[in-house]
Amino acid sequence: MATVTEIQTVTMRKSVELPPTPPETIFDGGDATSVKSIGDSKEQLDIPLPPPSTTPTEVLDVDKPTPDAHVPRDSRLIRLTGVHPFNCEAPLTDLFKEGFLTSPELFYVRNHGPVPVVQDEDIPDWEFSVEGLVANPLKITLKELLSEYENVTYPITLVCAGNRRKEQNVVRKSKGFSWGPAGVSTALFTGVVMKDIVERAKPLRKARYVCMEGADKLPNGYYGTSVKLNWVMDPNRGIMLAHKMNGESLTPDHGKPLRAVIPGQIGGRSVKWLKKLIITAEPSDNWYHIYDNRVLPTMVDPDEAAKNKDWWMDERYAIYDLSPNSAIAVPAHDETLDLATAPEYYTIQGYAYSGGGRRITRVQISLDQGKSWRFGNIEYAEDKYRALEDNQLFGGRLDMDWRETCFCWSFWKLNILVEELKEAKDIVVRAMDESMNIQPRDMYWSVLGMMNNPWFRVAIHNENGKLRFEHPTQPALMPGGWMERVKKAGGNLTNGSWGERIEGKQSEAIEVEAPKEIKMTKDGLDREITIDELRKHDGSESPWFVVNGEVYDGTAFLEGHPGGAQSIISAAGLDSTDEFMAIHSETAKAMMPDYHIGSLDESSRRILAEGEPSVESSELRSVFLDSRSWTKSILHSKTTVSWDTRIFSFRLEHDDQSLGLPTGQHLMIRLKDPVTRESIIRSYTPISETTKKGYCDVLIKVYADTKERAGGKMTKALDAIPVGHFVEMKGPIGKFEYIGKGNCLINGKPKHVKKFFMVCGGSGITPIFQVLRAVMQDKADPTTCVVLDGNRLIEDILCKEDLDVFARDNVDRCRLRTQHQVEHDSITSPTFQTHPTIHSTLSQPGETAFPPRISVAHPSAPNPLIIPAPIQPTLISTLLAPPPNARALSGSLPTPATHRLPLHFPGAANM
Ligand code: HEM
Ligand SMILES: Nc1nc2c(c(=O)[nH]1)N[C@H]1C(S)=C(S)[C@@H](COP(=O)(O)O)O[C@H]1N2
Ligand SMILES: [Mo]
Repeated sequence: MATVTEIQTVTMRKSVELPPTPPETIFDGGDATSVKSIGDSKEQLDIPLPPPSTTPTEVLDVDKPTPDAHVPRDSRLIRLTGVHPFNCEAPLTDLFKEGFLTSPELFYVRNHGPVPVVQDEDIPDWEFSVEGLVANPLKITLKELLSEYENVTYPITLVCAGNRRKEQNVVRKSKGFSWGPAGVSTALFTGVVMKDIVERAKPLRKARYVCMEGADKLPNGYYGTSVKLNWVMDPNRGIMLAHKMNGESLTPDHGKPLRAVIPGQIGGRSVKWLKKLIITAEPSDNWYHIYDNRVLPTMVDPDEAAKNKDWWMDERYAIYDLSPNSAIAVPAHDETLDLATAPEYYTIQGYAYSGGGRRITRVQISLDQGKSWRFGNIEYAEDKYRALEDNQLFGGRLDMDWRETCFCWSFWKLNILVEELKEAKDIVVRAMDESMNIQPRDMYWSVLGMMNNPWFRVAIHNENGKLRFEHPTQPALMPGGWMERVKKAGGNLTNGSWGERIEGKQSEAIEVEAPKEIKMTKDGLDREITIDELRKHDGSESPWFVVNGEVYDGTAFLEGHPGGAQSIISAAGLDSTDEFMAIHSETAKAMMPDYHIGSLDESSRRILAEGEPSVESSELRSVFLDSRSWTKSILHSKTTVSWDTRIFSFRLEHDDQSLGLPTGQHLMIRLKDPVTRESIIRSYTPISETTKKGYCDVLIKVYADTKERAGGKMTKALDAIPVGHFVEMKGPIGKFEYIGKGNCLINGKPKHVKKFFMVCGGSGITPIFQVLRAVMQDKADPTTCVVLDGNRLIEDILCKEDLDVFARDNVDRCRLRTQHQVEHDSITSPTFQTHPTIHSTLSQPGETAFPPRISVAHPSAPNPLIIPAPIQPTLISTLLAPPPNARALSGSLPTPATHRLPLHFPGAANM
């Protein structure tokens, strides 16, 4: 049998007249016996391997109330668009320290909406189609992609077209959020070359484009875009469908289980969660292809762009290949260099990349604003992979030896005499690629703020024997950077010298129109709104939020909001001024008068800004809780319930005082962090009886620090305060109240309920426990309850003894059943529907998979709800729909349950 190398040599010789030719696909990874695996011998190890990586396993608190409650993430990432959708970059220093390859958990993320839920067991059957102008349309599963196609591996840098956009936003707010310079990352991607797939589908003659579509459903349809078919068919371009990053299956944020990766082009073309390849004669007509990832002419301002659709339809303004770009990572922003102890040389370092497979051929650094330049030393880590032939890496053939194109960033460094740095005002860097494309000095501002690549400038301040370095900006809302400083001081950032006056030089202002003041209020509106009114609208039903002291009702725009409903819901009841102003364009701001409903009154504004004052009352009050002010209570005792759970017993003001908390409602606890002095507020539902006098008991799960992550702020602080110390409480809060005998209030409106269907996990039992107990203790209450309580181990079931007692004393109304896995059958079965039951779902004994899943099917839920536990506890109250046969008899239409309301309770998610 000929070896792979022999066959390759033959192939190469055959096609000698063609430009760089790839080896033909001659084996698939599986049966290539002569192929070596990386690590077989020592000399081959001279390639950059992925940095150490710890895949996050826990869902962060902030993500729990969002549609991304199934996505574990790294808490180091800087969020650029509030809580949701998830758009983030790593701190530049952390990113740079990872080296040539970025770990998946620090790799930047750009999600236009919620991350699709994909269960591990469904991955092999993930199917995508190849359709459109093809003779042989295909449906391919991931399983087939692995077994029937050759898999390859190579390193690729992805860059969001918005990388460095914050700089544009400081000059004039664009229609896009504020990326710092870390919207770029590199990984070894493993998958199948897209050409191999498209070839099998046999494109027709008139085919010109490959459109791609993801599984993420967004306000304007599924995410999709296109690239040219001839690029896909060009092996030099290396366009692939990837299922692995750095040898691991794709993580949910990066497209699990399958994505396109288009090397050398902006990240926006690399469609994640790929479902469709559509071969067409025209570029994609997907909304996101047209209204995203474009550089419109600089004079098209947001207003003009909104008015005149034609600007967006012009394919010439669509971005494909990246342009040359670079940034300085060392020195970092705010780094200082003590001149007394500094060595002779300081090594400045950074990254540079270009697009279209073009190599970075120079990186130049200037210490005199571009009058003179010196070369940085470029390290082409990517080239090290080219030295290896016929190697397997992560289940794919390392397909680099023949390839001349550059798909990755390179790192550069330069030693500079500290004496010189001391004299310099700044360091600027610019990169050039093999087509002599060079970064410009001046910014090209455009409506979407994309492809920002002027010289990267770090200002130097010589202060008290130290040099302090200042980057242009900090990502998102983070303050800092010379751009903001210069702008605040009245400098014109576009004058050709970064807004600073340079001696002997005429400033040459370039054309960027001054931003317009956008009026966001409605004329003739004189409604004053109090903070209490505002807080009543802190949920998903009618979310109000505050910008610059004005109150807006986002309800009518939940569906149409380009940022998705969740981003508005996350802002409900809060002052979102900074976030709102940082995210939105002038166009978005101009829409605001329509949603303006009034102004927050003076004292409410103060409360929003400073927090509520705590009053020390002199008279003996009979009820402890006051919804307008904080009251002190003393920590009386801590009882350990399990290794991570305690009952904190708080002493009220006097023995005869009752807490004053209606069943089903919560209270807020406020505490100064003993370490940081920061004020922390969280909501809890006590487990003590609502009628208990003098004390209130709160069950709390303590989230301690682990090697991987910081623990819960509140629970750590609570655990740290000594008995006898005070905390402050305020309340009640919550939109649900149980009055008894099936009567409740929802947002103050009376409702009658025949059955409660309650889902919780871990310490999320507490609010549910209150309601369950109220029902069980009243023998005359006919309401039935189904409780699904997800836990890992029997020992983890909180309040288990009480639950057991309820079951024992209410044989007809309540049964406690413990089983390792709730099977669908048992839940959907008629017995389940009619018998009130408490289920405790447990993972398999010894199973470490976390979080365990509860799968719930319910008559009022059209599809089974898949809820990871521990979860944001949810209480679903329902009026039971009539049984199917009754419906058939009466001939009425099968109506869904008349009332189904998921209420989010605080508790489990309170770190
Ligand atoms: C009714 C009030 C609102 C209106 C009229 C509105 C309008 C818009 C518009 C037009 C966009 C598209 C981008 C742009 O033109 O700037 C957008 C995007 C967005 N908005 Fe809003 N918005 C509202 C409330 C909010 C609130 C309260 C938040 C949260 C603080 C928010 C967060 C976002 C996010 C995260 C994006 C998407 C960013 C991206 O993925 O590109 N919006 N909004
Ligand atoms: N389906 C889908 N694909 C997508 C996006 C998206 O929101 N949905 N965002 C795009 C953009 S703009 C970028 S920059 C890259 C980011 O990839 P990453 O999040 O893995 O870094 O994904 C692209 N592919
Ligand atoms: Mo992007």
